[in-house]
Amino acid sequence: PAIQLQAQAWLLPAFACSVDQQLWADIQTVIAQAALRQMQIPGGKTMSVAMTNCGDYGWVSDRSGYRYSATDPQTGSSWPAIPESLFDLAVSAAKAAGFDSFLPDACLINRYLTGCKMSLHQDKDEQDMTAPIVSVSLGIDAVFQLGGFTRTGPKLKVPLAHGDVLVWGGEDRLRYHGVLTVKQAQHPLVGGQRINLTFRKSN
Ligand code: MD3
Ligand code: FE
Repeated sequence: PAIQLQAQAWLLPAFACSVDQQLWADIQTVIAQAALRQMQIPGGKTMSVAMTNCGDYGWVSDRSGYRYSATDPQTGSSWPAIPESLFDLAVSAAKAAGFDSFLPDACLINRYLTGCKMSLHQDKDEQDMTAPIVSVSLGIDAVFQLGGFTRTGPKLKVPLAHGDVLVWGGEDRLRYHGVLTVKQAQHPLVGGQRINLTFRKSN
């Protein structure tokens, strides 16, 4: 049963659980081809979350800024294709939330070890702001923080567990959001880490 968090924000609890072994196997194949790495942000700090991508485009950051790139700056090669298991899951989750024609061209893979967090931010690097964003949580739990359209103001804390899927559309795409520091834990399939997949139409 979908839980409505906002006008156009949906939580699909455990939506990915039935395919988790195939997803995890395919994620590990992607990571073997495009390594997880901690990116720098403008200003020079290094993110605690390690990232890689699959798809036609990948989100990258360095001291000069954020952008979508068709190639992995670390190797100069194209990103691996989005594995069928990941693509099908993203499309079906979007459909379940009422977005019938979502064709993601980018999948960002975020890896949180114990102590990692993602500071409050907006996602506004995509060309097509009418497409939804689909996010899949795997592994150990985290608390997601959902705010408004400015950095200040009240924030909703949403616990995210293995297999949970979030779908964001329309105006709610521009809400500030982040992930609180991840606590040490173990997951039977994924181990002592949290993996988040974020599917987008970037171009
Ligand atoms: C709300 N990732 O990669 S996913 C990100 O869990 C990101 O790794 C977090 O924020 C993570 O940019 C949160 C849930 C999510 C994704 C996109 C959103 C929430 C969102 C876009 C708009 C509003
Ligand atoms: Fe984000």
